[in-house]
Amino acid sequence: MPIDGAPEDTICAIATPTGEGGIGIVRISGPNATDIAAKIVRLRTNRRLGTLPSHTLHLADIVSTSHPEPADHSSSAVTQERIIDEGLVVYMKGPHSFTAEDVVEFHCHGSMTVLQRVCESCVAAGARLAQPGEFTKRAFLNGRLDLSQAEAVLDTIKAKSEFALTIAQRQLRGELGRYVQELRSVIVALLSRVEAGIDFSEEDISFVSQGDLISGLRNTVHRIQKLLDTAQTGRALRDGIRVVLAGQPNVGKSSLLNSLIHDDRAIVTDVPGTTRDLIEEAVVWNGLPITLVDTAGLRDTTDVVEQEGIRRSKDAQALGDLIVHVVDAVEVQKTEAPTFPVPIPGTKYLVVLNKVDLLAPFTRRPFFEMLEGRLQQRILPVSTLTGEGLEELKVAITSRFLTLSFEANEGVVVTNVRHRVALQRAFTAIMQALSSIEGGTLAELVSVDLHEAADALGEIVGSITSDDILERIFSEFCIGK
Ligand SMILES: Nc1nc2c(ncn2[C@@H]2O[C@H](COP(=O)(O)OP(=O)(O)OP(=O)(O)O)[C@@H](O)[C@H]2O)c(=O)[nH]1
Ligand SMILES: [Mg+2]
Repeated sequence: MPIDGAPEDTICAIATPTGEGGIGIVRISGPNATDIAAKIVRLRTNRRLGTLPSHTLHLADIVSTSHPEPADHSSSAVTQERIIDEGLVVYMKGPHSFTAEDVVEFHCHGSMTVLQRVCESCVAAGARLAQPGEFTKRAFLNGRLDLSQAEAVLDTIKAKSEFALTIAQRQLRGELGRYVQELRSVIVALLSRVEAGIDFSEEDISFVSQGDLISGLRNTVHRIQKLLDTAQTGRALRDGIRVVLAGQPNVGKSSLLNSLIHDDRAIVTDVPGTTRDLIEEAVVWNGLPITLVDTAGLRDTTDVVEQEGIRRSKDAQALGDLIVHVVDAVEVQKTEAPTFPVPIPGTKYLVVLNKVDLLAPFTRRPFFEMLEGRLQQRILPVSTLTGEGLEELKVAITSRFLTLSFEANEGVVVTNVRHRVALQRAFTAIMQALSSIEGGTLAELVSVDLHEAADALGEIVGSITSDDILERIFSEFCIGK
């Protein structure tokens, strides 16, 4: 039985990636899935598909209904079925399936020709080709997943690292959704009392004290802020961290890149202004996906090529998740009052003192201490020539991102821009409501802001949604998911 308001047609798609493989899967989902599958499946047991126990695999021939055997002169081959492939068929009765509808999967040989033919047969038997993400969209529309869980399906597929996968799996289990629902229900409860107060304002009855209202809202806004605090790091952990090596010409940025990746990737010379293009290399340290970006050294120059390199270098720094400012230890030691580049506000950065192999050993320690005192932060002495300090640098880089505690906010981390924007809207609306209450504004205005906050939170889980939002989310999926 279709669920109320559920899609009435049955969709089909190839669920495995394009190309050759050991196994390829076509799946169909919808109210007519078993009838459609029965038309193209010939079970070896001669039983009918819909009579089989759900979630069991059965050997079958899958036949073509769309391409009858070419007629020959002697036989009635036009009406004869043509076997596309032999495979296993699994029938999953709704609502115990991914989409919560009846689903049938054909596990065939992993040939695009076979899979396309099976799909064509499904269409000829009454199915429709699925849109990108339509299976997951149905799981959402049928109430099996909330919207944040549906998005976590895509994050799981795209997870580039152990961390990305952990966050996606927690979101898929509904942890973010439950947390946001909880915040929303607090707002909705307060809102209903504010509105009851408006309805009965003539009788001068109050359903919530100003003190309770303020403390309830402050507490919620604080929890939203904590979630927002995880957003920047959460996104970096999911998509990979861009670590930009920056500094003046000749300080050893390209040498550092080469040493960190154990390869002769970037050109190194003693001519200042060697690097022009951005050079990117991907590494995985401590389970974190990291892209190292070597850049052109910053200085005033009349060389147009170098100017363009410097422009790109500045852009790269603006987009970096962590800037590693490389300075030349010898140059710094020569300078009476050394100054360091001012970091872009809000960007994580580290200062690396390179070429320490050139410093007289007895001057090192007091020199480092003096610099740390001046900078009021740790500096990392390294030498790309001897390899000194490189392991410590890797640890320093990864620990800047691993400090994010998964246990903060009960393990809930925000990685999705859509969620972040919605949380910011809720945050602003509640702050606005708070200032209205404190300023003695009419309850009607407070109620407008609380509605806005509840709607913004509702958008995250999809209890408030529009076709536009769904279209945007599911169009990022592949067909067959
Ligand atoms: N002694 C010593 N020399 C180094 C070290 N690291 C780099 N150098 C030398 O410093 C010079 C400049 O190195 P690069 O890696 O090209 O410097 P860069 O910062 O990329 O320079 P630009 O691309 O011009 O901005 C080269 O001659 C390197 O051999 C080090 O740790 N010790
Ligand atoms: Mg360079």
